[in-house]
Amino acid sequence: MPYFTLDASSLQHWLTNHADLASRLGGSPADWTIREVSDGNLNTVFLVDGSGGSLCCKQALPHVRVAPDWPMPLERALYEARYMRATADAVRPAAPELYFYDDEMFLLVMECLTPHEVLRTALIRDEAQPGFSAVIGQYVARSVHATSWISQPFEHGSKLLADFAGNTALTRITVDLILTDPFRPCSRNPAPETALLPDVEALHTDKPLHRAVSNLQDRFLTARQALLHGDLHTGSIMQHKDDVRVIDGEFATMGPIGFDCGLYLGNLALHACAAPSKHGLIEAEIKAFWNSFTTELRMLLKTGGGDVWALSDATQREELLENFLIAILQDTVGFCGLEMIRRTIGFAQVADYSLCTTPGSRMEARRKALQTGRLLILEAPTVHNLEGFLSLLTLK
Ligand code: SR1
Ligand code: MG
Repeated sequence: MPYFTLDASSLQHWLTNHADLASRLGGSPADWTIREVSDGNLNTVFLVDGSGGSLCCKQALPHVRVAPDWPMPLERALYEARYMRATADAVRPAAPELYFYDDEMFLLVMECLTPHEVLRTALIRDEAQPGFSAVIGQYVARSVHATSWISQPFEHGSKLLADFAGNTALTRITVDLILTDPFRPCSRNPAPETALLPDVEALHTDKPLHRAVSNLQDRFLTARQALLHGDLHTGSIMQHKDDVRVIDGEFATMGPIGFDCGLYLGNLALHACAAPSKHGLIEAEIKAFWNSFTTELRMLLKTGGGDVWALSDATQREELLENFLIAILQDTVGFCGLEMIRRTIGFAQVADYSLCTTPGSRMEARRKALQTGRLLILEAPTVHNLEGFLSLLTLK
């Protein structure tokens, strides 16, 4: 069927023609309820409920959903489907199950996560159940382990490079919105509040900072360590009690492992800037993430399987692993800083700042995020352990 943009009625019709999916819903199509719940910047999402079950249907639009004059290739849905398939066995149950991908409608049909809530929303409402970061740390460790050159023969990595090489439109978004635009005058950046203007302009002319960002640009585009989610922020995670799921892998690309870690932690740190009274919770989550990520990756990488480290004995492998983790941490710190800055002054800002109830507290929160982000980017190469990272964050 040639592509067209679905609405509730045409989706119902499409589902009736897909017997496997219709039988998951059960009952008669006339009794299905279909709600549009689109929340992210790019796609439309529908939740469909029947008497026997529910489905989540996500369709790519030919443009950015929140900016209709910004064209965007439909193929991004394919990369999300490929990412879900490439990581499903390793991360289960921390991601929804993909039931079907329609490569003409650019439509993913997957497990419906109810009564889950988007983690960012839950955090803003102060309803998130603590402990979610341990699941995310494990998720990142498992997904990158399953796709890295250390654990897999190089043919596996070569196939992943080929399968995701075409995801250039979304990688271009990342290169522009995260790694470049916040540090230059750019019409995509919303105009900052007058009081924040000097801070923003200072970032445009900060040569030492630009040098450090250049290094992170190089890491992002050339360090093809493993398959990344590519957009792992608190809006890409859903939670219901201790059931935590990662969604929205359309930005998937081979890249540096610290990119996924840094984006996630950057969003947590931003939340603490916007809600200083929650610094204790956020610091605990950051520690939980790092401890769970490193514990899981250490365990998984004890045994080999890949062409990288193939010659190492157990002792040497431990040393290699510890150095590998420090290098990931340094990338994490840098990308965390980039995420804090771009979510504060770039195209895609975050709702967490709505927690600031006065213009003054909002300004203070945003300035703190910019200053912390800058410090993290500059000091990333000096960080050798979690304590070093936390001391730069100064969440209190
Ligand atoms: C035009 S897309 C803007 C942002 O939304 C996505 O969720 C990614 O974070 C991207 O940078
Ligand atoms: Mg998204």
